[in-house]
Amino acid sequence: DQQPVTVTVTGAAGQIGYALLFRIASGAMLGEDVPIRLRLLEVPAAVRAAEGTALELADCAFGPLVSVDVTDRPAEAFDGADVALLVGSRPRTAGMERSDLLEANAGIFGPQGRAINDHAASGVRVLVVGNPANTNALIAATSAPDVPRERFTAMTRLDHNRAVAQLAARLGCRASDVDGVSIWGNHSATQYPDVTHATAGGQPVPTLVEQDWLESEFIPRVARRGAEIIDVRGASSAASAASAAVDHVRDWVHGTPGRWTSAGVASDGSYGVPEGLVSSFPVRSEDGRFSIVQGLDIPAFSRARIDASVAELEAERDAVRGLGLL
Ligand code: NAX
Repeated sequence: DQQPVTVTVTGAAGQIGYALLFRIASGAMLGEDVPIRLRLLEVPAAVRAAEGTALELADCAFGPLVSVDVTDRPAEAFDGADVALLVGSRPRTAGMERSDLLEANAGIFGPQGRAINDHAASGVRVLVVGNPANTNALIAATSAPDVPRERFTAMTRLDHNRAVAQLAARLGCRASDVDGVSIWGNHSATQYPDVTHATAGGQPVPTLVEQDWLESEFIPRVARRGAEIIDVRGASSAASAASAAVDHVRDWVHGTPGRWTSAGVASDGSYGVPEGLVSSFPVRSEDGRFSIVQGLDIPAFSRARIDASVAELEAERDAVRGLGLL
């Protein structure tokens, strides 16, 4: 019999947590034949709400779900964790200075990184969803010196899926017909959704769409889709973010044969992105590891956009360093 996999989810009582936990427990992330132990981490004030979600999880009678534990202590939550989904964070609110934002999150992701370092399973895989996701992943990774850097990733899969969906709608094809889309840089409005190497039904996308549509509609729409969802739904993306997190981990564990996706991973210096920054790249997954797609031609139009988003990541890193938090 397969040993249970321990999956830790932080921010479990939040809106993404509520959409995410049921899909994990149903087997959508790791497979219906993989037993799962869920560990939910919340702040003390939200532990009871997370316990309520645990009751509902029990009521679903999901086949893969072995147990659910709720705690407000990181050491307990990450004990033996094979997969850690760091969803809870302190997102930016109106009027908040960047330094306040980074400091508040270092206060969350520093201790959580240390707890992962000290208590998680040796093969732990970490996905940071909570914003600012790339820099939070950098902080957590830096706080976990015994865990290989490649195990700390940040979520840009929602941006990737949004880009794929926009292309499929424009071209009148299915999302599954689209491949080779890349999200570069930060999970923020500076991100660069890149279709230079994309195909739809095997046809090169740049021959199917106008450059003007890409520049004036596609790129800004993908980059600002989060704000559009808030405007229309009256709340930020939750089920789509949870679905992207499931996609990210499933592809990381099970691979991406014959295609690629996008993820925030520690840069090895590829494409001129400074080593160590957690930046989004086109990635493939094989044998349980992400690798950056190599050898892509980067035209000047792309270069300028990648550089701008990477500059924002460097500024975030420098600000965290300036606060003495890295
Ligand atoms: P909610 O405010 O609904 O939930 C967040 C939960 O995290 C709360 O229950 C809170 O108590 C908990 N929390 C806060 N600090 C914690 C800590 N130290 N330990 C454990 N739990 C803690 O937010 P939700 O809509 O679920 O979004 C969660 C995060 O995802 C936000 O930072 C949001 O900005 C980010 N997003 C990231 C996306 C991405 O693509 N990377 C897209 C969706 C989303 O905007």
